[in-house]
Amino acid sequence: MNETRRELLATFAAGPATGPALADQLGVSRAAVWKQVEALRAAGFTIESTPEGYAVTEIPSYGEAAIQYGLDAPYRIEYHDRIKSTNDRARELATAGQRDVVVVADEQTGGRGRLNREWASPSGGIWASTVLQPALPTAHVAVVTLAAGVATAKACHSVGVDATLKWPNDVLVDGKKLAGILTEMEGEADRVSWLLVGIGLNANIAGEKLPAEATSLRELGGDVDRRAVLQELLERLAELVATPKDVIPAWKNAAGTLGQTVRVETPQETVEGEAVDIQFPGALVIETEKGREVVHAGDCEHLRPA
Ligand code: BT5
Repeated sequence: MNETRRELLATFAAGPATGPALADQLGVSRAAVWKQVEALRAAGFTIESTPEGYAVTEIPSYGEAAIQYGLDAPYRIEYHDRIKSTNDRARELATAGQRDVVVVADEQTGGRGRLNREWASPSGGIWASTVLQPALPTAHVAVVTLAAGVATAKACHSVGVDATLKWPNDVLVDGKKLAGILTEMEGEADRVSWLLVGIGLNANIAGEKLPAEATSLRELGGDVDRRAVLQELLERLAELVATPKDVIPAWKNAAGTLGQTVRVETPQETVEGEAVDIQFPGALVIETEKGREVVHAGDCEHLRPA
């Protein structure tokens, strides 16, 4: 989508506007405005001519223009009906120098979890990977994974689903996994070159298309407007990435892990005990029989409330 069309969408989202006013505002000719309005109509928008000017009265179904329309976050959307993995595509864009772009797909044919695990991604989900370049040292990027979890949980709360966070990257409802996050990055010690935040949220998907230990928004309360849920998610993500110090308190607010007896498999060892705290940028503090331990990465299992 070109810059003029994106700006036009942002303007229409704020209310009706006349052709001459739009031409002035966007610094293009009235013919160019008209051409873009026609392109938006072709993309599925209903745009009526009213006394106040052009007015959007209906938006198209889930897709690039629909998600971009009214999105209050500094991201550009790239949409695919079907793709192998949005993280793979985001990586291509990142290495080509693009930033602040979100690759979204309706279906993934090769969705990945951490450690190359398979991620079931049938049509109807929210599969989205955001290319970021946060102003953070590499050692602090874990905070962005937590931010993505918080943003996803908040997007679920916005449709009445009481999702909680399991350290480090799962969004759960009643112990079942509703969403997962895969963060990948490239950088040097003091500077992140790019960071991909891949979010998989099981939205309008039947339970039988998912692994047994998974759930979906459809199963929990019915189908949602994916556009609204994704916009909420991206808006909360952009806010949190801009204010990393807010992430840990927000994470604690939505956490299901704290207060649980947990078992964490780290690359080096297994740590078992009560999860008592989370520390910037994203470490879990566990009270074990041998004292407090701080774990930075691993797979976490909730055993029971402590
Ligand atoms: C994750 O991995 O939870 C990260 C998932 C990230 C997926 C997004 S979708 C957009 C972007 N593009 C990609 O290709 N990936 C990202 P992990 O913690 O390793 O969990 C993986 C495990 O979750 C699997 O081994 C299954 O047990 C389970 N699983 C697979 N598909 C699932 C699903 N749709 N919902 C819930 N659980 C699932």
